[in-house]
Amino acid sequence: PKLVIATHNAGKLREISELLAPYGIECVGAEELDLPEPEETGITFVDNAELKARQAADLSGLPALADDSGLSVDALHGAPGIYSARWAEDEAGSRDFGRAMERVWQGIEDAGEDAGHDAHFVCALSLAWPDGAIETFEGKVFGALVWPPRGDRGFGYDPMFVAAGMDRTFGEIDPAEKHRISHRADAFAKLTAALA
Ligand code: ITT
Repeated sequence: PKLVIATHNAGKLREISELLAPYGIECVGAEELDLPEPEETGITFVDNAELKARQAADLSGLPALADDSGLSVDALHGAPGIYSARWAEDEAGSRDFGRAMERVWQGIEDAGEDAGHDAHFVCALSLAWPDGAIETFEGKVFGALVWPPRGDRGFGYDPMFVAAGMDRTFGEIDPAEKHRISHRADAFAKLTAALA
């Protein structure tokens, strides 16, 4: 069976491929199929994951898996949340996560010491079939943000996130270690349990 991985984000595609590796499913990326990047008009992670999976399944005629995810910061009342990718974009649409992490840290400083550094990542994974069926699972990982960012592994906000009980950032740990605890791995565990 062939599965479309409905993402244009290389970091996500790599992690999803690693998480799917044990299942022997043949995967094809959205870019390989030349699928368009849908406008993310939803107001929740689940909405956006579903619209991306639905569009990819409809256009390809294949089952499609989409991931909508982001960083939710307590001191910022949940921001950047579903806008996590957009916080990294300039007017021309090019992304710089150094800039996005600076924005997050500036917000934390402005909120004051009492607001703390707690944050969590969220991942909604949606699996859509061409016949219209769709299933969605949400995973989370809780932790705290640090400054300055550390490590060059992972992607996005990983260099400033330390999961609860760890002392290294997601930018410093092995991919295998991230897959034991990440929001994406948590959503995957729920998805595979439901499909088993
Ligand atoms: P697609 O919609 O094509 O999948 P995207 O990058 O636009 O790609 P999102 O709208 O879901 O995807 O944006 C999620 C952003 O949240 C992503 O660009 C990262 O910066 C951040 N993010 C999500 N998961 C992350 C992780 O595991 N580590 C670090 N940052 C993460």
